[in-house]
Amino acid sequence: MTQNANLFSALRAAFPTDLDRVAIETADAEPLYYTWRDLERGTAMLANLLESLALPPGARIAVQTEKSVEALMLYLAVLRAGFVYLPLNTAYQRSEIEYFIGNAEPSVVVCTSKNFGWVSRIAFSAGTAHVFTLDDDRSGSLLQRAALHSDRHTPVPRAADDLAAILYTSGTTGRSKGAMLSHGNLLSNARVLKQYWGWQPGDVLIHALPIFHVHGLFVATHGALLNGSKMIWFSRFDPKAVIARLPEATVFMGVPTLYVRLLHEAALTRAACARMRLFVSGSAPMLVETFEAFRERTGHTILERYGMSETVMLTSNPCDPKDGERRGGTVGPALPGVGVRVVDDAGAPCPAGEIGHIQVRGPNVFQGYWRMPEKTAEEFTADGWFKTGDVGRIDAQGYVTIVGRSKDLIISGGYNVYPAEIEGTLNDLAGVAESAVIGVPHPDFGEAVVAVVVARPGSTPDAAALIDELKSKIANFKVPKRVFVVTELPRNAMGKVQKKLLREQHQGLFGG
Ligand code: MCA
Ligand code: AMP
Repeated sequence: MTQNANLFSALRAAFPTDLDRVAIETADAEPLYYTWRDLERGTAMLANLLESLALPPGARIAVQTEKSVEALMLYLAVLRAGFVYLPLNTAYQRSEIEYFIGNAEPSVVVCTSKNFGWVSRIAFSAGTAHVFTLDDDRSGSLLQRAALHSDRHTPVPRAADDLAAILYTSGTTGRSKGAMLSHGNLLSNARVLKQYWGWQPGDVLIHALPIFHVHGLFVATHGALLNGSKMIWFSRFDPKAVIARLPEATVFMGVPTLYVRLLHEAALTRAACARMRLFVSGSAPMLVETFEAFRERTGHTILERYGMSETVMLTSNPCDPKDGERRGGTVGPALPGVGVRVVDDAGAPCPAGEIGHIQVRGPNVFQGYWRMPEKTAEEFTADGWFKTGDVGRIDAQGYVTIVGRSKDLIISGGYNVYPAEIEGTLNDLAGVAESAVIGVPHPDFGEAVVAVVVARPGSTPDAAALIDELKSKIANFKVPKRVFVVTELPRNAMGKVQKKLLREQHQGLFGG
C-alpha cells in the first residue's frame, strides 16, 4: 500500500491545531461540549475496542442507535480501525433489521438497550459475535468497554478502494441492496464539496439531520469535520430551536420538509438569518414555491443539490456567484470531477434540454451492491456509467433538472419508500388480495404514501386496522398515511396496474 487513504486520517488532519476548542455543542437544555481532543480520544478508545475483538478483515459494524455525538464517534472509530460501517434507520422494525443483519452478516451490532433483547437474538442467530448497547444518554456496554482501552490509536492504513460503509437502499423489486462505498468515494466527494461550497474558517454548521443516511452522516458531518468547523448538534429537528441557534451558525443542511417547517415559524426572519452563509437542500425535490418563499422571507437563496446513496453528491447549484446563479427547480451542474449525462431509451446522448435517463460516473460512484454482482452489472452501462433511475434534462449551461423517476419510488420527508416493498407487506396481511402503493403530493412531506387495497372475496379489511398492522412490520415513515379499500385496481390492456390513474384520482387528498 503506497499511501494511507483512510478517510478518518484525512478528517483528523483537518482538526484545528488547538484541540481544546469546541468541535460539537449539543443543542440540549443543558448542552454538552465536545472538544476536538474529545473526538480524537473517544474515537481512539472505540477503535481500540474494535481492534481488540480480533474481527476478520472487512468486518461490518451494524449500528441502530439514536442520534448522539457518541454514535458519530462510533462511525469515525469504525473508519479509524479500518472496518465497514453499516448505519440503520432507527425506525426500522424487526423484520427489516432481520433482513439487514442476515444479508450483511456484521461481526458487531450496536443497538439501544431498549432493543437489545430482540436485536441480539437476530444478530446471534445470524452469526454476529458481539452485540453492544449505546443509548443517547451515553450509557450502555459500548462506552463501558471502550473506557477500558487506550485513548491513543494509529489509524489503520486503507486503500482508496477499500470499503468504508455499506448503505442499504431499497430496490424497485425485492429487498434492499447494500451500496458499498469506499474511503476514496467518500473522501473525494467531501473534498469537492469543501471547495465548491466554499467552506471557510469560522463556519459553524447546524446539524439537525439523522446520521444513518448520506445527507446527515456524510455530507453534513464530513463537511464540518474536513473544515475543522464546529457543529451545533440537534438530536432531532425542531424548527423553533433551530431558528433560535441560527444567529450563531453559518451553514444549515436540510431536506425540503425541514425548510417547509422552518417557513411555518414567524421567527424565521432576515434578522435571524443575518449571519448565515449557506442553506443547502437535497434528498428530495424542493418546490420552487418553497425556494422562493425562503428567499423572500430570509434574503437567502437555498442551494439545491442532488445525490444518491450509491454516488454521494452528483450535482450542485453554485455557491460562488462566479460559478453561476442558484436556480430554483434545478439541482445545478455536475460537481467538479463528476460526469453526468442524459440518454434516451436506446442509450444515445440527448441534446441539451431534452428529457432522458440520468447517468453518472466519477470517483464518487460506489463499488457495487453488497454480494449482488448481477444487480450491480445491470445498473451500469457497458461504458461504465451508473444508471440513477432518475429522469431529467441538462440545459445548455449544464444545469440539471430532475423531472421524474423511472424507478417506482416515493420520497417522503427525505426518506425513500419503495412501493413494491409496501405492496408485498400489505399483500401478506389477512383479507388483502392485492394492493397498489402510490405517492401523493403532501404539503409537509412532499409526497405521502397512500395504498389502494383490494379485499379477498368474503373479507372486509378495515383501513385503520391495516395501518395499525403495518406499523408493527415496517418503519413508520413507510406506513401509508391513508388506505383505500376498493373492489378492483385500474389496469391497462396488458393487465398492468395504472398507477398514474390512481395518482391522479388521489392527488388532492392532502390539499397539496
Ligand atoms: C416522520 N414521519 C414521517 C416521516 N418522518 N412520515 C412520512 N415521511 C417521513 N419522512 C411520521 C412518523 O411515521 C410518525 O407518524 C410521525 O411522523 C412523527 O414521527 P417523528 O419521528 O416524530 O417525526 P419528525 O421528527 O417530525 O420527522 C420528520 C422529519 C424526518 C424531521 C422530516 O422524517 C427527517 O428527519 N427526515 C430527513 C430524512 C433524511 O435525512 N434523508 C436523507 C436521506 P405516526 O405518528 O403516525 O407514527 S440521504 C439521501 O436521500 C440522499 C443520498 C441525498 O441526496 O441526500
Ligand atoms: P437514496 O436512495 O436515499 O440515496 O435517494 C436517492 C434519490 O433521491 C435520487 O435518486 C433522487 O431520486 C432523489 N434525490 C436526491 N436529491 C434530490 C433532489 N435535490 N431533487 C430531487 N430528487 C433528489
